[in-house]
Amino acid sequence: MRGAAVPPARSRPGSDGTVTVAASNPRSPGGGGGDDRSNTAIITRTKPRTKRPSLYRVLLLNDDYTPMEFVVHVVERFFNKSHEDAYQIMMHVHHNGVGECGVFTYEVAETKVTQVMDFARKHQHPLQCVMEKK
Ligand code: TYC
Repeated sequence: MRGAAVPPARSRPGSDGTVTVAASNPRSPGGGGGDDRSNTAIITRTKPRTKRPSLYRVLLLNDDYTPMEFVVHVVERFFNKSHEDAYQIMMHVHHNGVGECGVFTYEVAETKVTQVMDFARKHQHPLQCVMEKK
């Protein structure tokens, strides 16, 4: 059977940004039953369809044991914050239980979390770092 489940759309967008169109074939004027082997064309989209990536917050969690100076150092080192900003973030976490160190794409956020967790573990502090989708 020919084209059973496909609607006879004249223009159909593809997932790859191409559009398949039915072009008129002078040898088979409407009505069906004619030769349709050459009446399609691929039109490639010239303007790229860009999608903005999902963003993720990287958060530090408070605990009772990690020294304040260590947290400040972590925020400076892995989130490229000034000493003053890092101190403010650390104090925010200390008082509120959780605080944002930065917002990144998935892979970058994942890398930050791993770097912080590895660094905390190496220094035997229980500091926790997590990511959450915005
Ligand atoms: N609450 C810790 C203390 O009093 C300091 C601290 C701040 C720990 C932020 C973790 O993410 C944190 N030593």
